Amino acid sequence: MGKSTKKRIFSGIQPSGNLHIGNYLGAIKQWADIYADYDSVFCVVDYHAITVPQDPKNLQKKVIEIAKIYLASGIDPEKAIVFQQSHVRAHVELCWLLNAVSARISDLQKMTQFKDKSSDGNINISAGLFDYPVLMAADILLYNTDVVPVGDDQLQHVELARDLAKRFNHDYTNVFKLPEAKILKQGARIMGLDNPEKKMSKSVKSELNRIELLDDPKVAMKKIMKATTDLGSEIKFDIAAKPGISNLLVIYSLLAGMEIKDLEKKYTGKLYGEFKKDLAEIVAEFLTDFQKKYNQISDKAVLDILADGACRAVPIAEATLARVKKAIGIS
Ligand code: AQP
Repeated sequence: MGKSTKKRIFSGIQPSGNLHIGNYLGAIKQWADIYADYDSVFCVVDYHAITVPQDPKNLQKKVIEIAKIYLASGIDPEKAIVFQQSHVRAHVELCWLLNAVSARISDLQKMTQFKDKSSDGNINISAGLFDYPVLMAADILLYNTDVVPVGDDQLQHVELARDLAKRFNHDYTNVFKLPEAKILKQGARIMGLDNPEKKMSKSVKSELNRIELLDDPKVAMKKIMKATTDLGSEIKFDIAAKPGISNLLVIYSLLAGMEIKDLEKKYTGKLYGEFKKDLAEIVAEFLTDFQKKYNQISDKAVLDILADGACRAVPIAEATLARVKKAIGIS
């Protein structure tokens, strides 16, 4: 068989917390929509997750859960490589090499995600959390990635991966392909239901912040009904004046496959309560269907898929790593 001429996409999600519809609409649905047109590699990034404390008894269960969510979202492991980051040692090895020769402390000090996550003054923050973007650069660069489909909070990290690749290529020899982020026009930043000024996030304490993909559909309906809305009563997309309703309109639009302008028309003269009730039903329908697919996949099947994925990922990653080491002068 000849070499694939398709471009490569690579992306991953941490097995930390419970995945929510922000992760789904901003990242995983995007993958599922485009992955068959690419040479696709999807990773469960457990080495990223341990940069904040995780329960050792639960971590591998979470890895399986995330991989199952990829599969339930429509990723076919015959057509894409699906694997667990810690099964491919080249990720940490390349991370170290990039740390040593290409990454600068000043690069990492600019990362807004680190600033946000360390802003409460906790002195026990791990060095790994600071170095997280270099490991992410290693993840991406190992696979000669062209495109990285992510939500917009990860844009800065993908740009750093590109900058590190450029610096390495300039200082040594042309080893790395320069990756580009792929961010959706709509859905790249789903906001918190309880606070539409901030993105929906796994690590926010209140469960009212997010609809989790494995939420009981009845609980999810209640969360939609409780979602923060704005002053006034008009159902109109206007992020500055109506962040709450605008966020709900985006979720509705993406789950129902309807344009926002058509939704605005449909709800002209109607109240927030009626709009939310309909959205709650759409969310419940989506979750019921998603969870049916999720529950049909066994843990054993996932473990086999991850093992097979690692076997397919290792040769690609090792070949890049060998080129990097040679360029640096390590043999
Ligand atoms: N609110 C969001 N809207 C759209 N996309 C989002 N993503 C995350 N939140 C939203 C995208 O989902 C993927 C998950 O990446 P991650 O597991 O590395 O974690 P993250 O980006 O830090 O996401 P979370 O959910 O906010 O987790 P915590 O709270 O653990 O930090 C990425 O593609 C991300 O852009």
